[in-house]
Amino acid sequence: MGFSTLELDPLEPGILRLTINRPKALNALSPEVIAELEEAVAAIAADAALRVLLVTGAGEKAFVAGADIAAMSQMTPLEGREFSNRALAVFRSLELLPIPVIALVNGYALGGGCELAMACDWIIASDKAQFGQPEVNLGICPGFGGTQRLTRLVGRARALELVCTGRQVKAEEAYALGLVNHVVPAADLLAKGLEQARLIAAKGPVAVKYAKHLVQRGQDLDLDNACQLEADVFGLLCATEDKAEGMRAFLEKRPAKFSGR
Ligand code: DAK
Repeated sequence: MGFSTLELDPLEPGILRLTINRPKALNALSPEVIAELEEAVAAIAADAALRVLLVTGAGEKAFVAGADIAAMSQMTPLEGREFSNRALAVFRSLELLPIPVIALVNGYALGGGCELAMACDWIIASDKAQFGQPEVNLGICPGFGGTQRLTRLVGRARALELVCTGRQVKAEEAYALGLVNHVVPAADLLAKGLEQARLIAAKGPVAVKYAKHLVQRGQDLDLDNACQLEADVFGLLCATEDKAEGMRAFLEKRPAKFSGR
């Protein structure tokens, strides 16, 4: 698959890295990036051999510095609507991929870049990372789900402060806010991502897939219905070879060999 703004690198069996690759524009999300992301995410969703996706930005300075301001400045209302709808849909598809998606934030994650990171399942930040929703500086509000995902991650008051002031936060503060799960030295970012990806890849594929499904789909349900969904999925997993193998391996005091069935 040939892309001009993305790179897809299979790093290890089951572990793929997707890099937004426009370093001269700090990896800003142009309509072309969004169109290529759409294609890439669809291909990733269809690849049953994949276990974990790592998402990062090219170069040392930025993860993604936002939606492309130069492109947005030229958009007609209809083009703006199309751009926004496509980006919202592709972020949602990324979020609902049947495998865990980890953002490796190596620098600026601003505006649409912060929103892209938040559409991943969790964020590992380098100590050089910087997060923010600076759209109010441009006379607009976040448009790729930032007001909603940030609120779910850090709570209403903290989200409101960041969205209304446009204030940027460094990695340590983002960690304290609950926006990122880990902060590591910049040189260790990929290693930390791989460490977590390998842990996941060693687990039962069906179990990981449905655990993610439950968290992503359950969080917007009321507790009773969400817990019922969990019980239903648990029942479903009882029919898998992976469950039989995982429990047999425990009882036989040996590592499990999961087949993903
Ligand atoms: N878009 C386009 N180009 C960008 C960019 C961006 N977001 N950010 C940086 N660049 C480009 C710069 O223009 C510059 O290009 P050249 O001049 O070299 O051609 C190059 O990247 C290097 O940037 P700087 O020279 O500015 O580098 P500095 O180190 O001085 O500053 C910076 C780095 C990240 C602090 C600065 O570049 C910056 O402030 N960038 C903009 C950050 C920002 O405001 N991001 C949010 C963008 S708005 C919506 C839909 C979508 C959205 C909103 C609403 N609706 C449907 C309602 C999304 C909005 C956004 O994401």
